[in-house]
Amino acid sequence: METKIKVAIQKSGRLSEKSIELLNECGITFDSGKGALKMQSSNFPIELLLLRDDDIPEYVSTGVADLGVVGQNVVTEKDKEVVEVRQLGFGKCRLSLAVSNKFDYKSVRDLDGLQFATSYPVILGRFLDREGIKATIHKINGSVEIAPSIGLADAICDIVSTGSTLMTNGLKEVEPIMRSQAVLIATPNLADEKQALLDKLIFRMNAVQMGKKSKYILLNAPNDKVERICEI
Ligand code: PRT
Ligand code: ZN
Repeated sequence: METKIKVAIQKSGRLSEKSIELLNECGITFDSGKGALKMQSSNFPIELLLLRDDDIPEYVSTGVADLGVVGQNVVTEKDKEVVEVRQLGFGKCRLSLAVSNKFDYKSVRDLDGLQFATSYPVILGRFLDREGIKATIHKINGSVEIAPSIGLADAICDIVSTGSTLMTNGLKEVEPIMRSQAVLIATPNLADEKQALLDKLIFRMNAVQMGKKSKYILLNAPNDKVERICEI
């Protein structure tokens, strides 16, 4: 049977479309329609597994999937044994600490003794340890930004992109603690045949990236001006 590389991507969410787009740009098209949990391609030996993003590091570390596309924030939080192959340039965001607008925040020392709500207890815990701050962490799985207004916490640690969700909830960003973007991860010790497929994928991704950096320009110009035009 032909060896296929299994790639775990987010089923539905911020990274889903871009993950498929990235593979399409590499010339790989998929046969299954919307709603499928697995997708096959007829022009590359690949199988897509569509999953919750939180599960992707574990699937990749155990080898159920060979590769995964997921946010660095999730990879760091889950702390599984995976190889980060490359950054993918989309899904850019930061993980930040935020407090109420009314909080007179001057430095990290002001975080001492606070109650935090977050979906990222591992990353937050490491940050607080590094800074020598003692605080309580409540793990919640969503709508973290409302925690301070309902009295569940004094501060939050959550993903920020434009900052508009914080603003809407009367919060201000006080410490960015991690920058993140989507990354391609791989299971450690890929079998040779699968490594060869990964190399092929990386080659195509590099070509796509190079193509994005350069522009294809078609123009009529006198021969004696070509050198001058190239200088521009
Ligand atoms: O269902 P599943 O578990 O798969 O998805 P999910 O709901 O856990 O994740 P999803 O789709 O929201 O995000 C997937 C990944 O996208 C994250 O892990 C990040 O790596 C990346 N990403 C990029 C973001 C954002 N930008 C983002 N803005 N993830 C979340 N947000 C949320 C944030 O949680 C907050 O509620 O957007 C809000 C803040 O946005 P701004 O623009 O108002 O600051
Ligand atoms: Zn998730």
